[in-house]
Amino acid sequence: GLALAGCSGRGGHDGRTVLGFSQVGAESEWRTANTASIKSAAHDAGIDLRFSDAQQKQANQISAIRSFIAQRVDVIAFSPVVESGWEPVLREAKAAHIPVVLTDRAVDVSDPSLYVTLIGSDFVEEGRKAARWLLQNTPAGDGPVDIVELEGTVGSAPAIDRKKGFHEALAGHPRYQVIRSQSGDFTRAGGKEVMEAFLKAEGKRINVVFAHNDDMAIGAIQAIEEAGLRPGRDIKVISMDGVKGAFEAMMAGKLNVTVECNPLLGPQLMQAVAAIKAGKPLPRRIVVEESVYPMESAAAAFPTRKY
Ligand code: GYE
Repeated sequence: GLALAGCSGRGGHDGRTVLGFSQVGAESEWRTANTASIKSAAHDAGIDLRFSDAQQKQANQISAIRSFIAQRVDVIAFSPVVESGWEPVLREAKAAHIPVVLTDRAVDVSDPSLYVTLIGSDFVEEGRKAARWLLQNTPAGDGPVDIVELEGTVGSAPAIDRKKGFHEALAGHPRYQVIRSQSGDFTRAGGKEVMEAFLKAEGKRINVVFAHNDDMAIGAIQAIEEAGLRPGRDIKVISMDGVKGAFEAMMAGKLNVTVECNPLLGPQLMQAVAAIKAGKPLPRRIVVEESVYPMESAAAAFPTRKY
């Protein structure tokens, strides 16, 4: 229908599709690249994007979604900071007939009709890939391999699933023990602080750091150096995402491997929004293709990296 100024009907004043997007925050290089991808893809697709940053707080995401409902946007998309606690607000969106797309992270809801699709990575598989790299790259022997784990945001899908995949792939290999595990909230500062505590408690006993993202690994690398040890050698460092900072750390010999997690979801999100507007069906799950980059491959891959 005719959308007048004041916007009582659907769509922007100019008839463009309106997408409300609630982002987790700006906690990591991955997130910065994800935000840039969503903004530029919306621009290229001619979609009117209403973007809101939740600063890693679920309450902020819930109010952003409520405000998108009040604005009667065409589609709501969001990357849920944690998995639980979404049913009430998603039911409000459903009652307002506004379709919801999840990007990057999953929610834990009992009613599958509360969202259309989830566009994102298989985090359990990413955790398994990290463990497989470790199994294949530990010097032969039967001595213990003592691992410390820097977990992502408590209750978030990537923290839950990466942990699950990593532990699952190491089960049945008693040589490998995760001796300490704590959240660094996906930030550099968090990774550094938790690693300092691990080093204080366990010292030289630590053989491997498994970080749920590159930023925490980079923070941990600083803590290891400040403790007078060599990251990448005295303590092996494994992380996830594959951001530029990780490639730089690998080229400096300080990070051993990063498991890729692609943040460039913007184009797929805009395609999904267009499909929804056109009434076309979408798969429930849209998975992103990803690789593993060990240190030796970093210099060759670096120039082609897009985030
Ligand atoms: O790995 C981390 C970010 O949800 C996959 O969130 C994302 C994760 C990513 O803060 O760096």
